[in-house]
Amino acid sequence: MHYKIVTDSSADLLRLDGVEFAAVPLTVRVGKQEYVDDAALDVDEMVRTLHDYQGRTSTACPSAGDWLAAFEGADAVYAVTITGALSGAYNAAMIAKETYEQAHPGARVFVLDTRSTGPEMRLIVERLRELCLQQRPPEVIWQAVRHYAHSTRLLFTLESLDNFAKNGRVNPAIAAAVGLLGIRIVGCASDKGELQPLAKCRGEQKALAELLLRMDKMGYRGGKVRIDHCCNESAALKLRHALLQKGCHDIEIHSCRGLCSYYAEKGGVLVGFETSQGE
Ligand code: X90
Repeated sequence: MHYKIVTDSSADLLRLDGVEFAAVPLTVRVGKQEYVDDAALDVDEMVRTLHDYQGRTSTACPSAGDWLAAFEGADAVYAVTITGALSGAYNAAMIAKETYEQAHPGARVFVLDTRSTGPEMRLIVERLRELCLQQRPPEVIWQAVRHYAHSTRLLFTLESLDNFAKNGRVNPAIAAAVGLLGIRIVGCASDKGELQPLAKCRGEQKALAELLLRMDKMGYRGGKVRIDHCCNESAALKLRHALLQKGCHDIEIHSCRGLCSYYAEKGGVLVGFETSQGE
């Protein structure tokens, strides 16, 4: 069985060892310029340009054709997408699934809407990788990964919700207070896969403390943690330090790639973690 794991660029993952893997890029538009969120993207340059740019900016999901091209060659494809509640990426992947399965009788494409993004998607991809390496039957892998995805969560703290509000992905009233006087928002990906605000905190220190508290409340009991940050490694390291003290040892830190940098904005930190649910 020839397995392939395909995700979109919001997973902040450029490579995955030991299995066939592809990441399909989303794009970020800044005026007439288009940034393709692939390995060649200079994320720092994009963040600087965005910061200085006054005009309209937006993002776009991969097309069905982009997903289809990434599926090529596999008998069993696992497509892992950013939340379908905020992006068309999931729908595009579903269209590609239909086309691929028709064109390749016997081939299967499983599309998982993670209702999340970034580091939580990476946990799910890592689990899939383990299951593929064990060469389990495709259906068994699918059941197991869906089960696992119910046990993972995403929390984040952001300094600004401007790009969310400007693109109609969050209520402008919620966005208005964030960023003023050092107010940060702490939120989670809701069960539906929308941005759910949980608390407003003054200053990063308080926001990180709130985030740790919420992790605990959501059932974090020492499992894997994946952290992504947009130009804020120091906050990611502070979180890691606090988690190590609690006895958590499987922590990895990544920088946000293009899509997550666009929405998380400078200073944003995303945390994907395993909970005790579903055990
Ligand atoms: O299709 C598109 O154009 C992409 C739209 C993506 C919108 C969400 C991006 C989230 C990026 C920001 C912090 C975490 C928020 C999680 C909410 C579920 C990361």
